[in-house]
Amino acid sequence: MESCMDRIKRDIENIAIITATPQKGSTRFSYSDEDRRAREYLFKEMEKLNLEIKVDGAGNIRAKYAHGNESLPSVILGSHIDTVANGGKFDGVTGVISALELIRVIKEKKVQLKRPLELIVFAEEEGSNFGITMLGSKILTGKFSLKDLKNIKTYDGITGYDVMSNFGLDVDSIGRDVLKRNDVAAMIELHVEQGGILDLEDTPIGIVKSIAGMRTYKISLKGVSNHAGTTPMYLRKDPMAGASEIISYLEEAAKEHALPTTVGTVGKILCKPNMPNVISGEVNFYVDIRDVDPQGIEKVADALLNKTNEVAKKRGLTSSVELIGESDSVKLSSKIIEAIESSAIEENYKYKIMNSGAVHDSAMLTNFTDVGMIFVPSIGGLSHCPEERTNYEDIKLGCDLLIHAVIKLANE
Ligand code: HGY
Ligand code: MN
Ligand code: MN
Repeated sequence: MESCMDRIKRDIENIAIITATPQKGSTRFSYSDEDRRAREYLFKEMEKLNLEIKVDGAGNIRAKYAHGNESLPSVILGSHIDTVANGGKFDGVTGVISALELIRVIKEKKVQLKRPLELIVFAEEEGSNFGITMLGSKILTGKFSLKDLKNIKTYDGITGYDVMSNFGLDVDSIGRDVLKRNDVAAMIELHVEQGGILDLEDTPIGIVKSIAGMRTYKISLKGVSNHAGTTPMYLRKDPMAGASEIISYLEEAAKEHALPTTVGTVGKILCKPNMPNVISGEVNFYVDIRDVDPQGIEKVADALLNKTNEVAKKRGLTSSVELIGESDSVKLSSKIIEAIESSAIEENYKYKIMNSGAVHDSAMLTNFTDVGMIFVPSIGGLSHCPEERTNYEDIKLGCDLLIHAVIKLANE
């Protein structure tokens, strides 16, 4: 008979091989062929558990274990299976598979529950298609409308509405499926930490108290494209040189002029015509600013906007700064923190109460219900890269703790 850990490992490894970049990490964008194959794998596992499965217009999978009193609000579990490009195999998938395993164990051990459980696999958490993180959970909680979906585009210009329709989803129905407050009694998401604190402190469990807020900006600089050899330096209007000034300044602003918890990143830059012997005419780059304290985000965003205007003026460039996505920092529920912490103490697990620098779908449900998160260590603190690793023993421990806490919450 397979053990829990065998099953967890089998599921995570089976999903990990569904990637567009074999040997180079997990690349499984929502609404891609890889996404479809991973979903089919999960549907088979959910059907074995007789879960009631439905998929909403944004592609969020909602699998209900309607054990217990159907009329009572559910306890929600889950996470996401989409990835960044060349990401890790544990980000998101660990939480989905732990939730699946929890339902297997509850059924096998015939644990009596008062409330139903609902496993949600949120779509487009990473924002890899449109640059907007947690899109599926924003739609599920009514934070993103059908009209908004028609206004966002992939990097090659396809609207969110068309991407989801082409995937076979009934996008027009998203308004109908928005979560209602009394649908939900609580939510717990298990996730890999994606930072190095738990690993460094040799602590197997993190209990999350706050999730960072974030803003994603698209900065566009336009200058004069010209010959790299014949154009004297003093005659240039070079947006790449301008971008480099702004990007270095972002690092300084986040390091020196904000808070210790503030971070700023530019991980994506597009240049036209992108030729070594041509001064670029246009450069677009994406800025990711985060902090658990909104003040930190505010400080860096203001400094960035001022710097962009100053550099554009000095270099004779035209510039635009567009806010393409944002989410507030949230404090998680003391009730859920307490439920997880008391379970950890009962089971004698070493744990740490901590913040999350990564954003998570759970953050989108905090204005609906009591929300908590359990972290398990990321080895070396690596994530969003092929080297992302978590020990299966730690995932099993995290899953055990999730089971303890969920049984408490589902029997309240
Ligand atoms: O970017 C994040 O924090 C998450 O992994 N989407
Ligand atoms: Mn994630
Ligand atoms: Mn991620």
